Amino acid sequence: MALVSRRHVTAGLGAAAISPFAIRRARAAEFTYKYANNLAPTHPLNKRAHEAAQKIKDDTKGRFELQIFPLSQLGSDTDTLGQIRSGAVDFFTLSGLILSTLVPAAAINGVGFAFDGYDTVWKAMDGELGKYVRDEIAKSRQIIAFEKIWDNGFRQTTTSTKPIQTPADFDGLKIRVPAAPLWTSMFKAFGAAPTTINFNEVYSSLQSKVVDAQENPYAIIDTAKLYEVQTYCSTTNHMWDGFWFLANRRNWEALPEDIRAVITKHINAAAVAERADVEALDKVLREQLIAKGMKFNDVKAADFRDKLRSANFYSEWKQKFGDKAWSTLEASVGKLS
Ligand code: X2X
Repeated sequence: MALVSRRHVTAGLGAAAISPFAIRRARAAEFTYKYANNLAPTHPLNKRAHEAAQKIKDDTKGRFELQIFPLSQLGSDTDTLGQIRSGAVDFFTLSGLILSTLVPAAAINGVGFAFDGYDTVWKAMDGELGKYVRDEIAKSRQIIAFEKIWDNGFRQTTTSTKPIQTPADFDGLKIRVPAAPLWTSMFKAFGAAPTTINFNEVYSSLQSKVVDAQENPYAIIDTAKLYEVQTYCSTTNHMWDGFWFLANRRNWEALPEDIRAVITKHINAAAVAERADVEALDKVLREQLIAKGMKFNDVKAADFRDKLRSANFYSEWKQKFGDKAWSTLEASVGKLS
């Protein structure tokens, strides 16, 4: 458990238990906190989190240890959202769209084709829009979000059956979407048949053909090896998605202030470094995925956006999000509906 310090555990063993193992434990961190995420260890998010964990350990002189659990080792995103709320998990990086089942406003960045590129994304998410969402997250009272959102990326559509060239190619497509109402709504508006599946089951669902398609950024298609079970990649760029670095509020506030300051500094810096990594990968992964056998095609984004418009996707979600959220989004990205 996060709040039981290892010192206490060791003390309980008594003098008779002193062994090389016990001595090692005695020197272990005063605070050991768990950080869960759904990505592969090779994804930049995990690489940068590991670096941050080391720096935090150094700067706290070993008092704080961040234990990282990649690959949904502690449970699916849906399960882990429950655990971060209760405090069974201390930190969790989660898509704002999935978080929206608890904090509706957190899905706002997922509105179809809202962002035309990374400049607009970071201006919005490091500016008013991000602040609005973080304030809404804080209102949950159970969790808080660190200031810098981590990059997931611009999402592309992959299939095992045929390329998506026009919106009509989505008709009836059995596509996996993450567990979030905005995702289901958007792919229904495209005319597809979306199925909600947590990320830890995506590879096997594609492999066993429970679904024929999924959508994710290049960095995930590569590090989760989705190219092994998908053939076509259509660069629909339909959504920008990011991971909020969440903390359980009670466990966070139980830490001494100086330790919190060190963690905050290194986690936010790691987010900024990870953004650059993902953007750099976007430039090289297309060629690498082609070399691994994927077939790429580009689409006319305007046609897909029109399809969402004519299905009333924008008017429906404007109403759901409310005027405050919608106008904060439009202040960053321009008029949407
Ligand atoms: O579940 C997904 O597709 C992923 C990994 O992109 C998210 O966490 C939203």
